[in-house]
Amino acid sequence: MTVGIASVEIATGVIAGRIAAGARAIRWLDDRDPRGAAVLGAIYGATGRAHIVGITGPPGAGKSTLSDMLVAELRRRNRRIGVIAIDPSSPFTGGAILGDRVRMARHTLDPHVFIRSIGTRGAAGGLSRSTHDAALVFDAMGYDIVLIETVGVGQDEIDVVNLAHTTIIVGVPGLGDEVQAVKAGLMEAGEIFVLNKADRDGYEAAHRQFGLMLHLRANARPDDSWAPPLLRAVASRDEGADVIADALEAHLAHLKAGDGFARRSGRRACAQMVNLVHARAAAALLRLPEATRLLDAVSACEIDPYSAAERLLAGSRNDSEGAA
Ligand SMILES: Nc1nc2c(ncn2[C@@H]2O[C@H](COP(=O)(O)OP(=O)(O)O)[C@@H](O)[C@H]2O)c(=O)[nH]1
Ligand SMILES: [Mg+2]
Repeated sequence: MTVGIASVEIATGVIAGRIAAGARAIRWLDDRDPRGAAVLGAIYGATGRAHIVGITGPPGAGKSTLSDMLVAELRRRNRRIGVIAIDPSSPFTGGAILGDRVRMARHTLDPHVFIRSIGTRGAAGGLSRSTHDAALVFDAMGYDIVLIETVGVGQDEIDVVNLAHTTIIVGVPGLGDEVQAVKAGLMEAGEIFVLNKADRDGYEAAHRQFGLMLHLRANARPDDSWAPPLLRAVASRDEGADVIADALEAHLAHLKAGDGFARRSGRRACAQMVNLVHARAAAALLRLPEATRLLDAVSACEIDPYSAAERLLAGSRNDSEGAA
């Protein structure tokens, strides 16, 4: 009962745009507290307006520096911005996080900028789920833009591409084969390409390589109605934010001119439901007494895991047919 009342109170606060309520909702969701799901259900009708922007690229490319200058530029354009920084819990990357906080410090006193870190915590699919949930909370709070900055390693990049309406891919000169450094899948997925550290040697060569890749991509996809721009930035000197902000606005207008915006939001919601069903269904199956018996048999090598999985699934199918 109190759970319900607390959730309603927090949901009301989220929709009113209150920071404390938003922070509480995100924490509940991150902790898998059932009150989090109750809040999401209550605020869902207030979502669907925010422009969700992913920013990804290799570690050290300048994503945090770039996000910081982009937030400043978007504030000049009077947008309210939520930033989700995907925080690896690993001590090896802990230093970078401190750096991110310092870089974002100039926005901490701005009530129209809300910055949250999301822990990666390891679990497969967990990151995309928490990030998605947090983006919904920001959306319901009334932020115009939700900027999601990835760590730039592994699956989190792909997850962010799947979450966002617009993905910014950040590349830098001087990584040897620059384009190799940006994974092929991301080269396919990005809508805005930014070559940062344009003050560095090798910028021209990197620009040619990225340009060639984009040319090949355009040839391979003649039906694409959006031509991804290749933009120049020196984030450490606040150069390039205006053209990136222009490109974001142009891509949003492009999505809204057709059904692209709604389609991407819908795709994200479907992926989230599939995620939840996967997680819940597997957990429910593995709680069955039959699962414990089969796991024991598998660990004793009395039955192979494939047959055991098949038997568990077949058993649950029979049960649900019997119940129907
Ligand atoms: N020379 C140069 N350094 C930059 C530029 N942008 C960022 N940096 C530096 O690159 C380092 C990594 O930046 P950071 O934003 O933490 O990268 P992230 O790991 O992609 O978030 C920092 O020392 C920045 O000051 C740039 O345009 N030019
Ligand atoms: Mg960073």
